[in-house]
Amino acid sequence: MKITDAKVIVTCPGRNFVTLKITTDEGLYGIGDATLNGRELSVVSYLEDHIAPCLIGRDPHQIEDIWQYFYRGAYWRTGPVTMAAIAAVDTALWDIKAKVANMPLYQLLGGKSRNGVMVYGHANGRDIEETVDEVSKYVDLGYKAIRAQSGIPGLASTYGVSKDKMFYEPADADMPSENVWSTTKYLDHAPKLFETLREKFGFDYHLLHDVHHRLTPIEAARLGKSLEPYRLFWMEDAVPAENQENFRLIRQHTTTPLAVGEIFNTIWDCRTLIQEQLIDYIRTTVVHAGGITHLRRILDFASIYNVRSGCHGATDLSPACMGASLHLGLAAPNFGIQEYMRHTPETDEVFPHAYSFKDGYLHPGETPGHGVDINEDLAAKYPYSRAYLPVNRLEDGTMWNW
Ligand code: CS2
Ligand code: MG
Repeated sequence: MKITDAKVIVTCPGRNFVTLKITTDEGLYGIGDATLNGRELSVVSYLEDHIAPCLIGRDPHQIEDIWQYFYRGAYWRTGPVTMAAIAAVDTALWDIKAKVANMPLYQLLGGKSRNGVMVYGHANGRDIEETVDEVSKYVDLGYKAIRAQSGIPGLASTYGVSKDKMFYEPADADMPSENVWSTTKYLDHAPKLFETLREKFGFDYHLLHDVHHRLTPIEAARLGKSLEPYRLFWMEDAVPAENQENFRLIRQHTTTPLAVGEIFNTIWDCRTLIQEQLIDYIRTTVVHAGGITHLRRILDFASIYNVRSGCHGATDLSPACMGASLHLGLAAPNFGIQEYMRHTPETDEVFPHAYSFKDGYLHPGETPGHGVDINEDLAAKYPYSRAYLPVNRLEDGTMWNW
């Protein structure tokens, strides 16, 4: 079998997605997500101008060799653009291999280790009262795990609170919108949100929260301690993690479980975090961490240190990434939880898929491959539309972390 074509499809059914479609001389094809939110076109060029010419004529079954070829052959290794491009190739090749085997992808990854993939949804509101109402809606939908984010008194906007409750898309403007942040106001407010949620819902549901990189280690330690009575499933992205040692200080002060990694691109970004058990869940993804091949490596390494998966699953990760992630989540022995921000109906039409939601779990389906396709005619109806993620400043104007 030989690769005869590698096509990059850019579509924007409400938000931009980049998809690589690899076709073989036997007519089979596979697709992979290559979407890098806010920097999509950089990956398009990396794929079209640098990777595609090297793919033609290769044996698509040689997934590992091709991965090593593009990783070592890049010379300028790692980083979000390179690893999203390699991820798209890898995901498409696993899709092809499973189609040739006429099996759902999870069967090639070791078979089912559980009955379904537990997911968490995103409840958010402008204030605590509205957030409580949104959590109720996710309880009614059957979710066992729910992330809660609310507006902060005194701040005009904050991460995770959107106008459209079900479909949160932060890349909201042709030029970056500017948010204003106050750690003081946030640290006073966050514990009240979870105190109220536990009073209302008890401890029957997992509650999660995303700090979104905004604290210093000692502030994160303080927040973790203040949330301990509410027994969160995790506190996510408490601090930026370029310096993995940041988490040592947080770990010393709190038993609130910690999750990090949605922006990581390789095992090297999280080696210390995992090896020193500074975190409880690793959030690396198929699309941002080099595909199924590399994400498996990260999860296997994590399993040695009691760290479980908590894969990122926001709206800017396409259904092709979600599908592949569910197959890995069904098979991985140290699966923890899968984020599931639902895509819009327009997106689901462009990316028909076999996965389905039931009683708080996603099931990848039994379709050969990863079970996600792309309707190219429909995709062509949604041209690229530049959209940036916001930037964030402190109240005195200092640039901060969004
Ligand atoms: C968030 C994301 O889902 C999450 O945990 O961190 O919404 C993140 O802000 C976006 O994926 C950025 O593109
Ligand atoms: Mg996050």
